[in-house]
Amino acid sequence: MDGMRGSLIIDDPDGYPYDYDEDVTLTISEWYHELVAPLTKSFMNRYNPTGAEPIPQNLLWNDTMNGTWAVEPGKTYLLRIINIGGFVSQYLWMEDHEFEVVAVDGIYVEKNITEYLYITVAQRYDVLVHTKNDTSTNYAFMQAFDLDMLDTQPKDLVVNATSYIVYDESADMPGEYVLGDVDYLDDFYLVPLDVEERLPQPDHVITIDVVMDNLGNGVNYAFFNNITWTHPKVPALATLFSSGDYADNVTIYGSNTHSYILEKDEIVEIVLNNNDTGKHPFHLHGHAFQVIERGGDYLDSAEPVPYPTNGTEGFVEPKYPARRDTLYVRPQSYFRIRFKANNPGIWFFHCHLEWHLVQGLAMVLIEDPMSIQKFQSLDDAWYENCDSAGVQTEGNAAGNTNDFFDLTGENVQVKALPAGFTARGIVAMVFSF
Ligand SMILES: [Cu+2]
Repeated sequence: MDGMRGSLIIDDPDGYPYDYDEDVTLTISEWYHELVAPLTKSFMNRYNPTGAEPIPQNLLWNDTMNGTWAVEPGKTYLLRIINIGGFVSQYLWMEDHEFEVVAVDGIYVEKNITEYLYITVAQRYDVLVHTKNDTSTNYAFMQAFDLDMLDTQPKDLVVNATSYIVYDESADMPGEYVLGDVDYLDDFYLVPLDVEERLPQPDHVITIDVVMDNLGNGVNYAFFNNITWTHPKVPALATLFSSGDYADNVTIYGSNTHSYILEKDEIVEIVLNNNDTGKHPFHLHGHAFQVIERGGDYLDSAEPVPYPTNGTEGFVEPKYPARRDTLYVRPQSYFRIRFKANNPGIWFFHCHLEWHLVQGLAMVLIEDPMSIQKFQSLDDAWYENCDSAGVQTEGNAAGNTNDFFDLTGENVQVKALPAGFTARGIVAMVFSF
């Protein structure tokens, strides 16, 4: 978020399935006037007991403001849009032009035309843009923050930004538009171009509840079930490669890393219940998953609405589910995603809001560990990096190389608050000093 970022485009060796004249990359993001390190200090702090995320000052378009996109008339552009920000989702809109969505997160989809895009951090959208034949006018390219994601709206916050689709440099630039509540494309209904059918019923269901809460130090953390991800003393991959036959025993990866072992080729479904009133874009490494179901917005509900044990009444699972690797869940709602464990590796599943990752909203999927040991390896550079950082590369999560089942000394989360203590209580305590 401090700026060490960019775009990486991987060309399809089989060529792009849709015709276009020229491709252009557009990054969108937000900008903080302060660096992440000091922001994190005040964020992960008992004086911020509600876990209010730091709010950026501005939004960026190709890392600038009021950017220009010089276009030629009568052409089809492939615009690769990447939200490289760390926190706030954005709405995009072009004056008098349309987005023709052709891929999400690297998965080609059947064409969908929309006026508005909603893009969370880490999501990518490929769209075709057809330019006009007339070159007399320039048009606005608007972006706007999803203000629902911000706890407050500080005075210095820029919420709308205008960039320009330029047909004629000497013509006037358009004015600013304000994006209100817009009807954006719902990615749930996107059909992959390869029309891959819905995977069969899962062999392995992982149900996780998203909770934001305070621990005994008064700091606000994020949890899947009761675990806030806490980094192990030994990286999971190093534990795997140093553990021989124990590699498929989840214990060795630590009690606070929220690890699961996935068996080769099993069908895995993650049921995620969001007990929080915010939206969260969840990201899985190693797979583009099928989006089986996503519940509606229950922000106004007195209680969160978890995925019903008997299934959602009247809901029919899509025959050709959308596939992507970053999916938002709505407030106090749920989603279900499915994939086949056919890509051996240790994969993080986490909220892609960087602040929530700092708060521990992550878990680890150890997929087919014996195949990782057999067919993969870590190179010297990997070990050298760990050495330079003083990170141990052998042993279980606690760094124990003799007994892989003895986790004495492992990193664990802060102890819970005494019973009866609430975040509100902490606020009272803090402000009574
Ligand atoms: Cu989150």
